[in-house]
Amino acid sequence: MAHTETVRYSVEDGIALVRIVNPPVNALSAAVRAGLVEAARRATDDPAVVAMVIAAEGRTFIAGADITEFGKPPVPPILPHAIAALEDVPKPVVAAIGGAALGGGLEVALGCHARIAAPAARLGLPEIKLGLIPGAGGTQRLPRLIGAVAALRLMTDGSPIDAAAALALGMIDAIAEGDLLPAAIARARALAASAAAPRRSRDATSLGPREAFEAEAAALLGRHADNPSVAAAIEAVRACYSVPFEQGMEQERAAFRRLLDDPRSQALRYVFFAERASARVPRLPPGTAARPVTQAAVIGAGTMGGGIAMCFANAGIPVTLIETSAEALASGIERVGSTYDISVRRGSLAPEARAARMALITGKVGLDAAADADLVVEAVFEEMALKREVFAALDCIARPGAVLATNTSYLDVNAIAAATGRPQDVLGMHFFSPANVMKLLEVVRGAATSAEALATAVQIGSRLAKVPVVVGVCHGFVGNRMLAARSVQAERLLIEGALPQDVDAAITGFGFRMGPFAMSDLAGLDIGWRIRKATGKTAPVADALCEAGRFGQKTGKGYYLYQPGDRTPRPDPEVARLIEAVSARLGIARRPIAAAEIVERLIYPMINEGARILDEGIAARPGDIDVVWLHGYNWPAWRGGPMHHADSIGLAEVAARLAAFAAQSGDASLAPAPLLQRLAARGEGFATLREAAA
Ligand code: 3H9
Repeated sequence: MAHTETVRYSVEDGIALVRIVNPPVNALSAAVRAGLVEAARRATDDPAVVAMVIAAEGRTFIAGADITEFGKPPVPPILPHAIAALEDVPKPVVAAIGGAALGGGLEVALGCHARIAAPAARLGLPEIKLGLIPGAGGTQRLPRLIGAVAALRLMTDGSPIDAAAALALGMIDAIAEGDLLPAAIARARALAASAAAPRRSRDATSLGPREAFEAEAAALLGRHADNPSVAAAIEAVRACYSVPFEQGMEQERAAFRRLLDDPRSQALRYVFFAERASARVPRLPPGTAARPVTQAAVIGAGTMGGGIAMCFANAGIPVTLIETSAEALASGIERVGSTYDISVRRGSLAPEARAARMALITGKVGLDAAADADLVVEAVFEEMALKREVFAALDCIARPGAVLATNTSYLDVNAIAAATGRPQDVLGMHFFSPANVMKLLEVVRGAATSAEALATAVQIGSRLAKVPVVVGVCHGFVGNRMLAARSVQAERLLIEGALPQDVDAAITGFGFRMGPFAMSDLAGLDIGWRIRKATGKTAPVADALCEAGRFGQKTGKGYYLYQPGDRTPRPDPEVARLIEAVSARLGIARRPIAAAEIVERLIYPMINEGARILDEGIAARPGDIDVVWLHGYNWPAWRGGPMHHADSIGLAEVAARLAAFAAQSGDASLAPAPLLQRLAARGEGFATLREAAA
């Protein structure tokens, strides 16, 4: 008999079967919570019911609380109460875990009296990834069930474990052999027949010694000193030792609610949805089908091309790596092999897997080898004439319908497409360095790119385990265009009074793992120098460093000094003198610049550029820009991305600061962009655009 749409209740042979049907992931919405409470009441009241089984439809068991409800006033029954209702049923309640049991989903299972899982089930407490801790008893029941140390590790790591590991920990009672539901029903019946009182996780006694917990807590705090969720998780688990269960539940709830309001959690929840939204390609006609890709080709076996070929091989897709000479090809293949060797030495890749991946990469000399490919990625030198030459040749070689992608970082994809007679099949696939590591893939939609070609590139991006974001054509697309705005300011800050270490410290203090100058040293300063010389541009400090032979880590010195074999950037007095000389030459009186100003000077112009990018339709959603920065440039996730960060500050404030920077420097490009001004004037944020676009 159906009870509600999302929670279906039926009784068969004395077993109450509760099925959660709340696609796509059976999140614990208010309706599901109410359905669970009602099911618990009915099973308790019905004398014909001897036990209850809780199962869910679809690929997941329960993916947790409904994250879309967070930040809104809680609708009763709250999840801890719904779980208490299940736990208080005086008859055995068995959870049948068929897929992922995450967060509140695992907490529901912990509230049951027994747990049986399918072999493919995954169980975890990922709340930490949303800047939270478990808030429905996970911090109180799990430590009592499997031990405080193991529970704390699970909730501070956030990654799920498989059924076998969960069984070994004592988190579940059995793994179903054969079909899950009959196995769960059989177990429920056996428990009912045993006439023992239902076994509640809250009464379990496996907490373990407090000393071991405190040692684990100290180690975690050492590694995550700046993460408030880790500290809160430790506090919550510690309560298992010091206060009764009910009081521990109250403390957990209070900490959970406090973290919900923390801007870090708000940003991380924003990122969760922005990442999923960016996977939806804007303006794609319904029913557009991606073309099948069973064979790929990569042109250019340099660092980038080799890394891209590895992405295909890692995903099990055969790929031809093409070069112009046998020597260049041999060294490219060798570089790929030694990159895999590093993974084998580290233990992250089995030698057999390395061999299987290398076997998927076939080296060939000459473009003719691209003839069989369904997708060709060009990764030759960043030069328009050369790229057009390659595409004109490809036009004669590639099979009809093949998607032809350029891995350009800056160049006009439309001009490259125009070198072919099939611009509808041409687009950009901008990988980030190192291509086999970085998650971001900017998929550049040209003016003539067809919907099918675009869908193919996005789908293949996901198959390569990348985060594909569709962007439009402009110099540098989304990421590098915004980075350029930051680089101009970084150079100016040096001339006005800061040193590289001041700028880098300010930006790492903001949350980036690396500052712009340490990053430049890593990437090499000579490439930018060459481009500036070719385009008649200057950057006085960067140019002076290059003229002094300081190209970054590769020459042992750049903005910093490097000891042989050591990548630690060390401030160099010679660089300070060089920068001071540049300031003097330009007649600029140096002044101390506070970290807060450095951060604003670097980040607000990026936001401004982001506003222009949105206005021009180069990015479809502010969230897409944020995803680009999170996965391509290591923007700290807990700050949500530049556009979310702007919203959290308030656009009126950002616009006012930009106007002040423009006035001080006389640089009109720093004046707030029209979109930023409009939104600021209306008291709105970029998020209002996101909602409009979604
Ligand atoms: C929690 O439980 C707190 C409790 O301790 C205490 C509470 C008091 N809510 O990822 P996908 C949507 S905190 C709402 O593409 P997959 C998602 O937005 C929660 N919506 O699928 C997407 O929507 P759309 C702890 C959710 O197969 C669609 O479902 N739990 C939720 O690649 C498909 O998602 C977590 O953090 C949700 N909880 O991966 C788990 N989850 O199609 C979060 C998903 O409109 N979820 N959606 O874009 C996941 O990790 C993955 O979604 C999962 C499936 C592995 C389940």
